[in-house]
Amino acid sequence: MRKADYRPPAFRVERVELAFDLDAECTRVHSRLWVRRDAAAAPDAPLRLDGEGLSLETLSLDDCPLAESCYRLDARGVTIPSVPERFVLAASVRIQPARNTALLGLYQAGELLCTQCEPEAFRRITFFPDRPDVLASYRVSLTADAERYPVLLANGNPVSHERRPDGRHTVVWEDPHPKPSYLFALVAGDLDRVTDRFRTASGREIALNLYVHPRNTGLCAHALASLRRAMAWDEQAYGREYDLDVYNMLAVSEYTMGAMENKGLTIFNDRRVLTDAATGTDRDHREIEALVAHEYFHNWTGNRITCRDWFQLALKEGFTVFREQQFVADQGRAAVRRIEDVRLMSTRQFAEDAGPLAHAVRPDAYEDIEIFYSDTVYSKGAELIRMLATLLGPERFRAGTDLFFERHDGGAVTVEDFLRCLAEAAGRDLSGFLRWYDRSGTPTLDVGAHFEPASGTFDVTVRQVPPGAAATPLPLPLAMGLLDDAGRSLPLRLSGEPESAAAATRVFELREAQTRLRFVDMPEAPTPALLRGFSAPVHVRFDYRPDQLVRLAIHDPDPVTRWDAVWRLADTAVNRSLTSPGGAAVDTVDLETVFRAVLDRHPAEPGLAAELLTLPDLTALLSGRRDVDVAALDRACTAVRRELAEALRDDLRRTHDRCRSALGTAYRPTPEECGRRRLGSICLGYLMDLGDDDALDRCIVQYRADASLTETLVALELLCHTETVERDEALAAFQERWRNEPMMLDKWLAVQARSRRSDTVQRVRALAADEAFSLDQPNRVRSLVEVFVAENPLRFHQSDGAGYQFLADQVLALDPLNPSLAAVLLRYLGDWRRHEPQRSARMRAALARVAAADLSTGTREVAAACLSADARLMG
Ligand code: B3K
Ligand code: ZN
Repeated sequence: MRKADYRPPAFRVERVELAFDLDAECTRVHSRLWVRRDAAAAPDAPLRLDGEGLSLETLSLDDCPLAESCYRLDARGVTIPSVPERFVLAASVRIQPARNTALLGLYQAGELLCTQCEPEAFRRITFFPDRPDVLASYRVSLTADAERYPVLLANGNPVSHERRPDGRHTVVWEDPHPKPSYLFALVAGDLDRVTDRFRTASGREIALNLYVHPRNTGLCAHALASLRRAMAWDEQAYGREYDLDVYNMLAVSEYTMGAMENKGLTIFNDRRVLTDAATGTDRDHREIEALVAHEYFHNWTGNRITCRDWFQLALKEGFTVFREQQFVADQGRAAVRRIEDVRLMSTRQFAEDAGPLAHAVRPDAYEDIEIFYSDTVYSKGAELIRMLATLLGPERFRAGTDLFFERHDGGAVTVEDFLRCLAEAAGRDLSGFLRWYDRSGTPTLDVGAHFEPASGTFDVTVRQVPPGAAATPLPLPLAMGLLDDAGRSLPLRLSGEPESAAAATRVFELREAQTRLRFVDMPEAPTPALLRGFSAPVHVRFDYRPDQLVRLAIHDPDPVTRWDAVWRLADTAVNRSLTSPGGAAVDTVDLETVFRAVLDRHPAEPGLAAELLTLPDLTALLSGRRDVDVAALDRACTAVRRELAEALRDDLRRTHDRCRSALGTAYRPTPEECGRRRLGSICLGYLMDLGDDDALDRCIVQYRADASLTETLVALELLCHTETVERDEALAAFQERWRNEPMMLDKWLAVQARSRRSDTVQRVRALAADEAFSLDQPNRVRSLVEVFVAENPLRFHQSDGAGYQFLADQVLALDPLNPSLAAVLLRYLGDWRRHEPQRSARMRAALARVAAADLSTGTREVAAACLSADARLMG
């Protein structure tokens, strides 16, 4: 599929009626489609409908059954060569939800039946032009056994409920808002409902329901409270109200991803929506709040206004992630969330953009769109919206989004449509910005600076080095500040500007390949804070002196700049340790200065302090390097951590104690309390690196105190790295306590998958072979296999290649069952070019072994891209 080949659909479907006879083994789907030839289409264009894995029973046109000679059926759909201008097409098909292991289309999930259609799985339910630019209103009737499936849900508002004499019942749902087929959903099962209400700004009462397995009703409060906050926030921040009488949500255990924003019926992976004080960590609480909000925000960015084609995916995902980020920031988590996002960008996304799977935010072509649900589309997509918001300023950005919602409501649109609205509302030309969407790779800003004492001028030259062969620069906002030697902000005024222009942070719009900024009134050579807030998704190259980085890390008003300065110092320290002969003493003096200052100031902002004390991990350090020996890199990293822990032992102990004692007894996931727990954990982690008895005792005490799941799990995870009986006891006790709670067993699997112990690969293999583990449970796979390959680089990349073999085995076993998840996992073998020759060869061999098998389209596409000869490594 190529972006350039887009053609509008030849036929529109105005209305859809679906009647389901639901049964796990064999479901019948009767469809009636009100079809009309598009005015612009050729009068003899045949009707083509997508359909996969459907057993067609009958097909009729305007109530006349079609003879087999009147249509052509193939593995991917049906073609009817001759059809009138307008007609009603009716089809009856059979599908088998119980055999659907891919979890796409209608599938059996435990005792439930539910659906996942985005992007192209509605075609596994019935024949349809399964593309996002065909929008229809839906009426859906669900009939099922009343005892086995007492709850029957679909999109929109409920219309009727009728009992049948045969023990079955029928529920009808009507969704008045035209929607693309990927937003279709249904749910059937024996579910409990936890309810809440929301009154919209215009005074409508909305029923909010979270449907769960009856044992989970106690785990819904946090999600519902998050939803109410998100609904109120969207009204205030974007003027967007909810548009149906009910907002239904489902929590299901068998689900490949996090959640899906089906119109009026969001479906969540249960572990991404259910929680309480006993079973949820701080991170769970934070992520659930964000995900519930994200799915809700899709109601306008994605559902009311959708994408014309899947190349525009970032239009809905990037904008929605950005809205989610803004919402979370407004819940009192601005600094921490921004640092988390920047960390993701500068490790995972930059690595993706420099590796074999690099693609533009709006890719040119794909075989299977599934593999573009990527960090680039989601996170870089969000950064592009953020840049637009920065360039326009809040008022004009809001005017632009208002215009977008007004003009395109009910439409299926492109990135160009969106940019046009912003440009019009702001009265400026944004056409150059489109290049950000269509180009892959990360630009670098090469910055030089020169201070002229006599005139008090400070010249900053910014040269943009585009990635790859691209020549034209990309327009971007550069948010800058300058600090004096004492770390105070200096007012920024450019030569020739009036004094009123001066400000502590200025945003300069860079449009050219090179920009020179001449700052005046500088009493001394300042320290530049470049790219405050990560105002653009770029690398910044500037030859900082260590004392400048220390100053920025301690004093800059922008949290991201502080964090970035710490990472630059850490990178230097690790490099020094890596190259020091025979492991000579590691120099961490600068980092110590920063850490001391951060620890001293921590009571004010424990969450930010925790982020600043989090050094880049192996994955982050890997992403900017080549010819890496992971074991050596780990040794260097560990040496730096130990040196720091040694020097700061007392401060770390004190902070660990204080953080724990400052916490209340009742669990509260407030930004402040989460920050304390996180800071305490970070300190304990450093202390455990020292491996002394005091640290081990602290860890054991923390584990046994069982004060909050966050602290307990941190202690368990740290114990998991050790070869102690306490580790074995703690793991056994945790497993025993939570043996009937799959969500908790997932955490138990994950802490073991992260272990630094040398027997981890064997342990993970053994867990994967255990009967409690099953490849048809995506949550188990993610907790064990994905956590191991994504979060344990030390053991995944162990030199004998056992980690790679394990992953290849899992991908091969998984691909026939759940291809989307197999493709996700295979990516972790993609970056083989980054490693030293021996590992590189082993990784490549594992990849080649997978590639040689008979694979699904998505997994094959990933394998081919990773092995392809022209894959460049640019970072
Ligand atoms: N839109 C869905 C993701 C669908 C993924 C399909 N493989 C969830 C989200 O981004 O909110
Ligand atoms: Zn989304």
